[in-house]
Amino acid sequence: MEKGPMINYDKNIGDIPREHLVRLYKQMLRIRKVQVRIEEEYPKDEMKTPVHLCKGQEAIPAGMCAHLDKEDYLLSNYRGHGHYLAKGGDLKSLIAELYGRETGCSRGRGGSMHLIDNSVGLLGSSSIVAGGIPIATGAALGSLLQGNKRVTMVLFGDGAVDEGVLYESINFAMLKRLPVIYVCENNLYAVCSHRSNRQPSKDIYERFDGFGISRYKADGNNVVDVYCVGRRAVEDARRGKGPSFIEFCTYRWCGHSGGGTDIELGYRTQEELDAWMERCPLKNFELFLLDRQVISGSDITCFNQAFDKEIDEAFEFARNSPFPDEAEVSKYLYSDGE
Ligand SMILES: Cc1ncc(C[n+]2csc(CCOP(=O)(O)OP(=O)(O)O)c2C)c(N)n1
Repeated sequence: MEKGPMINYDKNIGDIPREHLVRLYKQMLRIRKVQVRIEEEYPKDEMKTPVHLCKGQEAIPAGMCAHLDKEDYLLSNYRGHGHYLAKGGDLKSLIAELYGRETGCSRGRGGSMHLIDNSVGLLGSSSIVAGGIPIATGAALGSLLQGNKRVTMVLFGDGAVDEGVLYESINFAMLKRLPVIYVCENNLYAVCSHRSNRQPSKDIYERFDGFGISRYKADGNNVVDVYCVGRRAVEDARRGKGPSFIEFCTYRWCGHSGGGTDIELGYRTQEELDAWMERCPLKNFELFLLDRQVISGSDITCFNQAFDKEIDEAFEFARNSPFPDEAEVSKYLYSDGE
């Protein structure tokens, strides 16, 4: 028998409409299924790109991006598939990018780590740890100067907290009260280095006390908590109340790069992974929604079938798409300003 939910969703669920709960579930399910399929297909060596999967971390993109409009900006890191999909990115364009095809969101020139899609406000994802942080800060300055209501969000790992540019950016963002949200997905590891070997503090978010920034820590495996803290941060940014920093505690199920768990490398244990898998953001929420009769078993079957079909089609599209013309590989290196 399945165990009941061990994540407490009631605490914050308050007035979230049912259709939003279903949307959050579907968003997480879709991201999970895409990650699982990439992991299955990757060993065929047809995707000539490193991939960094976000299995286990789906609640963060689902809950945070639920509050962003298409026009809002998002900056991401190399573990960005979930961010891209939750921001409204096209699945076919994502998979084609992984296959290095001209039809990919970065025209096959970026690969998994360098997704960009202006049509949904994804200004870019970067292989440079903390690379998106100053870009997001600059984008938010642009919005402030233009006087629009656009919010910028940037997502990064706990490893990015080791980079000085985060502190410079938050200092500047506070000085100018920029509409930017810094989101740390604290999954405990940077490649194979546990946070306790890199950072002295217990909590990351406490470091920012001295900057005066609104800062939060929340359960990154609880999509309702993510949704609620995200709503507050986005509302504040839109109302001109300035930036926020959010630390979400979570865990990546896969190894740093590619499929598998990395357990054989010895930097983390099966017991630790098992304990976090018990806290699966998707399964626990599914059980909760079933229990509350928000969704039914047949709804779940329908969602799964629809996503399977969509994913099949995306892989077929990618495999059948052309590679970039060799003579044009350096095209798009520089923007023409459009
Ligand atoms: C500036 C910079 N330094 C070092 C690296 C090498 N590197 C690649 S991934 C990574 C770990 C980053 O971990 P984290 O930010 O916690 O993200 P996660 O992989 O856990 O999602 C490092 C150090 C890099 N890509 N860029």
